[in-house]
Amino acid sequence: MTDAAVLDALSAALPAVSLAIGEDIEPKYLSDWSGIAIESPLALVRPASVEEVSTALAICNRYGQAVTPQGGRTGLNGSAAPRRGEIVLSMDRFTGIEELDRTAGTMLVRAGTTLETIQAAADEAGWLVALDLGARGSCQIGGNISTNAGGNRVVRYGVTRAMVLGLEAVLADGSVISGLQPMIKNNAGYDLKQLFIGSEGTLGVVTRARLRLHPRPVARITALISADSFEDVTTLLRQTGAGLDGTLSSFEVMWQSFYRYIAEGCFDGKAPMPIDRPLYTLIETHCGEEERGREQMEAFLASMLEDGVIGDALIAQSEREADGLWAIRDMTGELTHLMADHMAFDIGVPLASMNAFVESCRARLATVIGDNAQVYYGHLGDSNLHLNVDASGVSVDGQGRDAHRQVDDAVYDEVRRFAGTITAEHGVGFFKRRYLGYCRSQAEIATMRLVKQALDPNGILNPGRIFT
Ligand code: LAC
Ligand code: ZN
Repeated sequence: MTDAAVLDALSAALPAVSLAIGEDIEPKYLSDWSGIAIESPLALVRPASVEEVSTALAICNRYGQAVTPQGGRTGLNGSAAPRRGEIVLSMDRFTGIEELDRTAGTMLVRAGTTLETIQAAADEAGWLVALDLGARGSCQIGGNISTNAGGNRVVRYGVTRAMVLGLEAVLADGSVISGLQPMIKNNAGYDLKQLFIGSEGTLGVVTRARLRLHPRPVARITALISADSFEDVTTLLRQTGAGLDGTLSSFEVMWQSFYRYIAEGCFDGKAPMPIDRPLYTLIETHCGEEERGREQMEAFLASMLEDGVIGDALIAQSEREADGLWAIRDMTGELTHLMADHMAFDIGVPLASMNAFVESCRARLATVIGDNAQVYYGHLGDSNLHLNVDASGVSVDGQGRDAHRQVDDAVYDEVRRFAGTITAEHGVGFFKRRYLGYCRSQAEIATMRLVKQALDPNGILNPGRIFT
């Protein structure tokens, strides 16, 4: 029996590895934040070194055993949730910061370390980890890298890819590709690390990374702004270049649907600003001096008010107030619980057509879900739009499509019509693989498959994710 053989081989070769089999696996390892239906994986392996990852993968490869690499399980596309018969490879025992170079501003970290731990260590050393997102306390850097996470500061610092200087990953056959060099520029042949960034654990398992840090800003100035039209919001974004002198670090937009839903669902209807305008924008700057930064923000928003670009503005006067302004935006993880049958989207649409997209998508979805909630928000500075939908109560249609399939079909068809992307930051995983061809050409997909075939010929790494 192959299952028994692979388990025997693993426990013989890795006596020190934490191995749980079948029903002995702790439930938390069985799903991710998407709430995807739980299946029964064969086993859970928790290596605590690169060598152990390598040995585990070499054995699985020999037996053709499917493996689900797993980080902090905060993803929303179903990628990190093991499917029936798979072996979960959790990186949660391989944690810690191995080096922090205060002079160069670089850090060598292990894949299982949480983002928050890394942020705190950099902060203490006077540096900034550019990446930030609501799941910071649970998500692991290895998962952030595998999914090329975006988050709240991309408009200033770029996506995760931009902060990875060097990477170590283990291939399906157990070979270790170690490229942990700390230099910003290196054009010596192919940049192999890029293969593992954003490929959702399908090409290799990220084990360690050398991260580029940024000089820590002295202050952040946060403001919540309401507006009457989407066009005004895009004017505001454009004007930040001159008005805020390049210090903008976040530009998050919430449509009233989202702002109201979270305020009512999580804060008893209380919101920092009255719920009476169509759009709310949270902006933040990273600046070198608090008073000057605040004056600049005040002057900028005053001029925007005067020009009629914005409705109202609230500038945080303290760190606590800043956290208060972020509170509604940071509650997105709660949507999973607030909605009876929750679905999350992280599409990208070119900014010029985003408003038309929202209107069109809203009308189209209403024909599927009726009055159920559909809430829109996103990292607008990055053309990244989030949409969360409550699909409860929708029955199977005449073509036999269940509720989720009907909602997916509607949303992704709109994405295709507007020449957007089906995923701007969360990745394809299970849920979006059917729609990959809506935003990638056949030639692109064929090339992706070639790369997959070359690196993982037995198809053991996260099978069925990204491609059908
Ligand atoms: C956010 C997650 C859902 O932006 O990507 O809150
Ligand atoms: Zn997001």
